[in-house]
Amino acid sequence: MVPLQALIFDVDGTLADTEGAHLAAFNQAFASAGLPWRWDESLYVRLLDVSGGKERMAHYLAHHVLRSDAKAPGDITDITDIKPDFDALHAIKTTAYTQQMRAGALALRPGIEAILAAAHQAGLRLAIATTTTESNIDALLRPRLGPDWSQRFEVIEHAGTAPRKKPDPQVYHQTLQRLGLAATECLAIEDSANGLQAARGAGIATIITPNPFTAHHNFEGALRILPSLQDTVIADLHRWHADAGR
Ligand code: XBP
Ligand code: MG
Repeated sequence: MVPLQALIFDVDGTLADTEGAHLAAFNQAFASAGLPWRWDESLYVRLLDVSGGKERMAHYLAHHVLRSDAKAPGDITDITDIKPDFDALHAIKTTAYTQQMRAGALALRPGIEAILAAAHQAGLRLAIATTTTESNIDALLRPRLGPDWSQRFEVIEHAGTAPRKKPDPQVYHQTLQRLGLAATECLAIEDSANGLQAARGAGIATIITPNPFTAHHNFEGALRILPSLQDTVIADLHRWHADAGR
């Protein structure tokens, strides 16, 4: 039996229900760039199948805008010349998102703060493996966990360090490497099918806490599917981890 050494947390949808705020920030960026794009929640739920904000916008352009049948009847706009500068657009989106997060309205998901504190107390090592942009993590966690939040996490991997986005396992491989641990010594906590696939792709047993944007995802292969970590204690994590090793 390999003892549990570390917990690796996803960010968006896992530490907090952030996708609604990401959606608002995308739409703010489109408006300020003068782009006739507006994403509603049902479309965004589908677009979330593509990890990464820039990748999601490029996917939208290719599959929802440039497709000729996507045009409204009589719409004579020559869509072929819509080539947004995705880097610039994503920078506007990230500013809009971080402003929302720094305003502090959004709470961490139930049980997250308690499990982080209990894990630290129990000597479990903590890491973050996310697809999102680095500045988004600070904007989310600084107002909620304090200015020294990053000291709680030994390793923080994000879009800047792992450009191949989930479901590619790169971000988890790199997290394991920097922790110096085997996949079997860790548990991952995720909210989405892409996240589950990425963690499983690196061989890590994964606990899923779905949210309204991901509840319909296929979570086959998950170690546990829980509504949240609210009722989870460290002993549960050790037990489930031991089960995974059997
Ligand atoms: C989820 C994502 C992110 C966010 C948007 O990240 O796919 O891309 O939706 O953030 P996580 P960016 O792995 O934490 O669930 O616009 O910064 O990409
Ligand atoms: Mg997520």
